[in-house]
Amino acid sequence: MSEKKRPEWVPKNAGKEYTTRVMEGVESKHDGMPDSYKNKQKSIKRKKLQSPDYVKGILNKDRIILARAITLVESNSEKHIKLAQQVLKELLPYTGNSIRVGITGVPGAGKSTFIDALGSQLIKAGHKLAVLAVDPSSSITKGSVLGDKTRMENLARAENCFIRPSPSGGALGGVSRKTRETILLCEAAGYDVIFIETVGVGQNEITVRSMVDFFLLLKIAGAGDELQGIKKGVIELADAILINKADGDNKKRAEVARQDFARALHYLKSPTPGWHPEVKTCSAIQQIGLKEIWQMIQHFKEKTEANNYFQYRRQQQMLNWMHDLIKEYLQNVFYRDEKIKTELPIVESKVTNDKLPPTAAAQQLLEIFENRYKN
Ligand SMILES: Nc1nc2c(ncn2[C@@H]2O[C@H](COP(=O)(O)OP(=O)(O)O)[C@@H](O)[C@H]2O)c(=O)[nH]1
Ligand SMILES: [Mg+2]
Repeated sequence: MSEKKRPEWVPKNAGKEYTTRVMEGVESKHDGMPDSYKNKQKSIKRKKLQSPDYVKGILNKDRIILARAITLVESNSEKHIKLAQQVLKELLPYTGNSIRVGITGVPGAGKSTFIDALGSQLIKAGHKLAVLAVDPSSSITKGSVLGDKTRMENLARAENCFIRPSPSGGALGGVSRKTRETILLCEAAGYDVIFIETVGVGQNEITVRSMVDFFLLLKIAGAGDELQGIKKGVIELADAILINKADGDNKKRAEVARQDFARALHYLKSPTPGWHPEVKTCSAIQQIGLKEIWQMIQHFKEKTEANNYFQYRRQQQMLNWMHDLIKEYLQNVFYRDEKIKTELPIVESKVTNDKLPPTAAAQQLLEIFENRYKN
């Protein structure tokens, strides 16, 4: 910044009676950015990267290129999708060397605080951590997750941590593709711990379960819902339940909740063969119990690698992902077909008027569709 100087209306030989001083302005517009700076920014932005640039940059652990590759993966344009697939194909041999951990819980359970605390410890221990978020509702609610950079103060500053908020992109199908591909990019860039934060709303949890090795459910004691939904739902997806905020007055209640959950889990099937889901208490804020949680996750990895389920699950996840994409594509082609568009309402009204059983109706429509593609 240049030195303060006197305004030009101050007489040349004036003494201290004129107190006004002005700052020297910058060139260019009122946003305060000199043109030279702006042009530089533009030229950086404009430089188009080709597939080898992305691949090389990511393998060289270049964070800026990684961020740009994620943006590429998040794009819905056909051209970008094609380029992204090329990049991913090249990078595939360098992916997979990580533990992928999903973390869910109601808003306010302490997920971001927990990730910040445990993540900071892991980085100190030499790990490289990527924190991603899955929250399709975030575009509407402005995000309870949103990567919470503000709640992850320590991590946001850490050199070896990469935080990426939930991709926007409407349907959950799009969000999950983007997140899955982002995981692969981060792994190729050397991130060996991947945390995926999600909120316990709708399909999110099932989606995140389908892309991680270890699934962690964060709970708080005394929220009145300790054993609700214990038979079904998210608890059956969890490899561990963590009762967070086990500090201060809450300590005892957390311990009671832990015992209740442990008892209830006894009767449920584990989502991971060869592993019994564990229930633990912790305090993210006071950093109590975090080491034990990381030890548990490592124990899990050793155990499931030894019985091959770790590798098997990942293979199945890739296959399911592929089949989901095929189903989604076929469904789109079917419902966008002009002939189907005209026939569908007619057949639907036959079904609602008891003129045609649903099975016959489906067969009829599928036959029409198939005939369109004969010859
Ligand atoms: N007492 C206590 N408060 C916590 C703990 N962890 C998080 N909190 C607080 O709970 C609130 C919600 O935390 P946040 O991490 O944003 O929850 P998220 O919505 O699940 O990501 C914040 O005010 C935190 O300071 C904890 O271990 N103990
Ligand atoms: Mg959060």
